[in-house]
Amino acid sequence: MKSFRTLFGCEAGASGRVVALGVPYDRGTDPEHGGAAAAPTLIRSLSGPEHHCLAKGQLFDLASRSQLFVGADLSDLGNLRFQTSGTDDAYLAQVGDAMATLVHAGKRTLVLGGDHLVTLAVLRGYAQVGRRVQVVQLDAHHDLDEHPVSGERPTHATFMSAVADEGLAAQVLQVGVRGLSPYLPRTPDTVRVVGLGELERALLPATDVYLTVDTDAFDPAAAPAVSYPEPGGLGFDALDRVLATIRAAGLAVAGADWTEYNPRFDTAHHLTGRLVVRGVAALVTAMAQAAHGTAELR
Ligand SMILES: [Mn+2]
Repeated sequence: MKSFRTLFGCEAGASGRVVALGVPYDRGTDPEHGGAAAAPTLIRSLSGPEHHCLAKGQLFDLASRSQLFVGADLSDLGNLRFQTSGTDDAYLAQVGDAMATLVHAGKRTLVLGGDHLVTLAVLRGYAQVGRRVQVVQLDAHHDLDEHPVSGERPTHATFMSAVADEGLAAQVLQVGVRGLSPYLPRTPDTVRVVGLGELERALLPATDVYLTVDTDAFDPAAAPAVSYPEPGGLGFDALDRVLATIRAAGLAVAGADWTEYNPRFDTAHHLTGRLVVRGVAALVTAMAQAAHGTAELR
């Protein structure tokens, strides 16, 4: 295997309870706003080695003085390269196949996007092996169509309509949606916007959670490096609250992704990238805890 810098300096490969895969794909957005394809490699680079490296086999959160995860919890498959000789559909199908293989092997999956269209590919992969999850989506946008247009490819801004139409999730709960729009989206009955305080009651019992994070869910003052910033977003602590709510409901996080970090718009010292690294550490921790048996996958 070619050597590469892994997330938090973890092992390369699929040995971890949580397995990371980079999906450097931003062709689900218009080219003018491209750049999210550069995120997975930069996230890895900001995750180590000197600050967060798992070389000592563990990672701690300094504010709470708690251990986040240990070396065996995480491994990293690197990036699934997009080949310009192939089609977008073929590439996204490959992402789905990779997910299906990992889920079938009992792994929790962590995808580093890429734009938000990659989540559609991931959920198709889960469905391939019969894994029915409920999705919790942190996002400024609903990612729903106004109305279905036959033959139109889903984009990062409309893919949730495909998730609903294809029945890929038991339900989708969206947190953080805000802003102005020239249209009201269609509202499939499996997709709805909830406030942070309503999340616990809205979660289905006995159904694993897939958590998808769009960087623009957070306030652009804290996370400016997104393609479509929307003022008035969530604080960073909202992620911890969401994870605590899922845990309190006795549910496991079966998989997660972090999308729409666009390094092209980041500050010189990667303010947004550093927020993403912290967020990704929280996602790995939540999934590793579930894998240690506090919540069984269903
Ligand atoms: Mn989105």
